[in-house]
Amino acid sequence: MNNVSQSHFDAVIIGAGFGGMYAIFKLRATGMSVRAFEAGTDVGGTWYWNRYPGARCDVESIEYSYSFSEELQQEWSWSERYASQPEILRYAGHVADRFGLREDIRFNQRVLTAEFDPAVNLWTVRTDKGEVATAQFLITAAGCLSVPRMPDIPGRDDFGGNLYHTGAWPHEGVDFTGRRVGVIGTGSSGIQVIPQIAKAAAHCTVFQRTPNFSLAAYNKPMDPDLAREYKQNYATHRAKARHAAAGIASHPTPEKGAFDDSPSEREKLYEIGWNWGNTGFTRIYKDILSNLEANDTMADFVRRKIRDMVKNPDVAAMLTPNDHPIGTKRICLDTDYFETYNRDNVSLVDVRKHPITSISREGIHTDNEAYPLDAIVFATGYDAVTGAILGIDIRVKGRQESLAEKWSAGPRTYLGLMTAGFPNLFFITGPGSPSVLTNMISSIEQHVEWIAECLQYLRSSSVHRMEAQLNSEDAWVTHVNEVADTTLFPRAASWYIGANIPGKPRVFLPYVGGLGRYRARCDEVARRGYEGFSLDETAA
Ligand code: N01
Repeated sequence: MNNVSQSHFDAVIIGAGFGGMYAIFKLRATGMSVRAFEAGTDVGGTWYWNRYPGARCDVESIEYSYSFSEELQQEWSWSERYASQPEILRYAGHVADRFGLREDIRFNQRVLTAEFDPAVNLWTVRTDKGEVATAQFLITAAGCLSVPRMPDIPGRDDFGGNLYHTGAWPHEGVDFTGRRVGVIGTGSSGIQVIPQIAKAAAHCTVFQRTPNFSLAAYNKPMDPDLAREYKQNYATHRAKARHAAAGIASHPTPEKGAFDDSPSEREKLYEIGWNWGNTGFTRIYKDILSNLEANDTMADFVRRKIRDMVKNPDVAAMLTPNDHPIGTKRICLDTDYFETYNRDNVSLVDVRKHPITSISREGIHTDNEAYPLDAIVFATGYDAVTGAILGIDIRVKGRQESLAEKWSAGPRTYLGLMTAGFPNLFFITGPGSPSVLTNMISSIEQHVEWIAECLQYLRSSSVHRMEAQLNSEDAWVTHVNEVADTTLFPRAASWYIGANIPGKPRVFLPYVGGLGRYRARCDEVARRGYEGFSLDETAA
């Protein structure tokens, strides 16, 4: 094979999205040599791949940014309240330039295998381009939502028009002008892309299986006063975010339950929350995500809003979520989503009632109708949280069981950071950590900082090998499930529990205890000399 090279580093990092980029920066700052492998041709991860029209972050831009460099946060200015994908990608590129990160990244290389040799305490990592790297530590930053999922609909590949997935969008963009476009999926991606496609297409047909709760984002140009205030007080805002449940400083920390207020007081607060345009809406009362009756009061408010926005009452009824408590599937943030169904060139098909049976050369077929189309957009989501990790054949030399085999009944980690039996392997925002339930950048920073400090500790104490103890892993998995069971989250058939992938084990993937509480636990474990981990001083 051409250009095959083998080299040794202190750490290999898989992925150069926001997690991988910060890991490169942080580990290098502690004097470690690093090599990152990235499947894309540049940095940005999620924001590199998700180039669909309308892609935008659902955390306010002022909070969705790194906090590790005062200079960086002072010099960068966001142009909108919620940043668009192109702007976030420019930010990622700016960070890479500013800190010279690209020199340690091999782009266009997908890691295929990683094997740990306990005799020498080294991981050997191989890529699809034949590159081989060895390192004492392996850090996965492969992304929680980076393996797009295309449902296996019979005849899909016979379609005569163009097929797209929101999570693997063509770099050159797509012109839908005058075309008949079908969109499958009404999660966060579908809800963002549908209004944009409807504006350009001759006709947009939405194939909806489950209606979703979505809030109007009220996106607007960045308020210069807010930007100024943040820049003056970043230290305070960031400190608050670090200890907040969702890693977002502006989210409320409610003390009242929904029934501590009268119906009219609740209605007033919901109206204020609605006009705020922020996912913190579900934190207006402390029991929205744990008490079904409390949840119903908020869900009903949003259902009424949907009925107000959608003119055709039959379409409004189809768009009204009715199978899960509000907030138990990721709540969406939209621009003109529900209003889009008032357009003459948009139609909605209920594929729960009339399932998609096949795709032909001409278009999509349900059990009662054929829909001729020129393009189909799959907004059908991801093999979330574990997909990217398990896409790599990870194993330990001399041991039968690969990581995929160990996790065949669902992922098992201690603190979401390590898994027993796989030494010196760390996960950034892995299963069992708050990750996707938070501002990802807050969670990424917490993990990278914890890991960097841990690696320094290992080096200074001449520890060559670290791994999670089985009993601490078991206890953590139990704790993650117990905490999830105190909430309404398990009531939704969501990707949080793997319900979107046929055959995927139903395990609650993220930790719902909140970033602040989780951070305190991780810090306590470190303070106690990495309690629950085995530290081996035997040099190889
Ligand atoms: O994916 P999803 P997503 N036939 O899995 C439907 C983040 N994100 O890409 O609910 C018909 O949520 C499926 O239906 P159902 C965010 O964390 C953030 O939209 O399974 N329909 C559902 O409607 C988000 O949660 C941002 O019944 C099928 C949809 O496809 C996560 O990414 C923007 C189907 C998939 O929804 C994933 O969001 C975008 C089938 N065979 C994404 N298979 C922001 O920051 C699936 N569906 C704003």
